[in-house]
Amino acid sequence: MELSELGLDSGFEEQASKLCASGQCVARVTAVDRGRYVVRDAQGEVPAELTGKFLYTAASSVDMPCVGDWVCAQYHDADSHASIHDVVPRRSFLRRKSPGKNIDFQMIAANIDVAFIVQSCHFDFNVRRLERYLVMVNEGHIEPVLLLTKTDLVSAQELEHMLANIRAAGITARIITLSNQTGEGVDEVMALVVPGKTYCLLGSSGIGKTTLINRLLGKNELETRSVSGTGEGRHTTTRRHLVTLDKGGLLIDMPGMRELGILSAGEGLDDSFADIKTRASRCRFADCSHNNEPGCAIRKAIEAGELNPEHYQSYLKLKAESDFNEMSYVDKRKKDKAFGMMVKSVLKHKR
Ligand SMILES: Nc1nc2c(ncn2[C@@H]2O[C@H](COP(=O)(O)OP(=O)(O)OP(=O)(O)O)[C@@H](O)[C@H]2O)c(=O)[nH]1
Ligand SMILES: [Mg+2]
Ligand SMILES: [Zn+2]
Repeated sequence: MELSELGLDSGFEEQASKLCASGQCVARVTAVDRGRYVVRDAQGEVPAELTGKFLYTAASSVDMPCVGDWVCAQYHDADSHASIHDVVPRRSFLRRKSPGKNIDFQMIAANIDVAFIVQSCHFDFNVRRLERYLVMVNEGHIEPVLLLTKTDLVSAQELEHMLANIRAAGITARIITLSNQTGEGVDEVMALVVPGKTYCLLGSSGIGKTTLINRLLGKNELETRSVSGTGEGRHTTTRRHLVTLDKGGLLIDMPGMRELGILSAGEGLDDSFADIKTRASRCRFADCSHNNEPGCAIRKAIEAGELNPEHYQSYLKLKAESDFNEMSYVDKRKKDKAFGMMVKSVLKHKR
């Protein structure tokens, strides 16, 4: 694959040629997980790490490479891995405020042309949350396109109502409605994807971001959540990853919103899930986990068909997101072990 197909244009090329010392070449960061990277060049992907010098001179966390960055890479040991010396200035970015009191930002992704802000029509739809995403995307100089997924699960009237709500909020961005189930609307997304341009998918967990990417790829390359009755807000995609389409075009898959830290505890949950809160208050035990305790009002309501199990799962999922934001660094760290395994599989398959 040519570097131009990976998104390198003359502007980036010129900046990279100024920045990269001899022995270094430009490569694109395709995956990141705290401190560990995967970079891609014309030959393929390899694991990479930052040089000590880079770490020493980086002034703040926004200087750290993120998915989509162009970097000066030096390849070692028969090109089996690389070290990252520098980051080419970003043209656009997605960032979030770091947890804590300090006004510090974390980079989520860089050099993105279009952000698909994704919401599911089914229990995920929330205009205020759309607005927050739009703020973030606009701030990063990225063009937004709204995608409403799972249209197969709502009526035409419900869908019309959601579209009207978006327009009533003064949102003028392009909207595509689609179903990964029926395929309706997927071609419209495909038509927007242009070779050499970079796209990312933003939104909550479980709304079909990865399913859509697999559809666009034409194969089940990335893991999606299996359809199941249980589950407790598990996030299927756990790290950001840039993949390439056959027809050209680069897509960054992202984990659900907890990673973005947009949802703070309680916010949005109380509004959208008032019915669940009310029911839970009727459980026999105040700390009921709604798993197997006697006298559980939530399970009773689901069994009686009064509470939609998907609605309840959607609640659990969002709750897990907001809880994650309260989690300690050590706990978050434990969730990262899987990354090492991915790096190994990249080594095995891609080169
Ligand atoms: N009915 C219906 N189900 C869908 C649609 N799109 C995705 N799904 C299902 O929704 C579930 C979640 O899909 P994913 O693609 O894993 O969701 P995601 O947004 O990538 O979730 P995270 O990786 O956790 O952020 C899967 O069981 C999909 O089969 C759709 O358009 N209609
Ligand atoms: Mg996913
Ligand atoms: Zn209960």
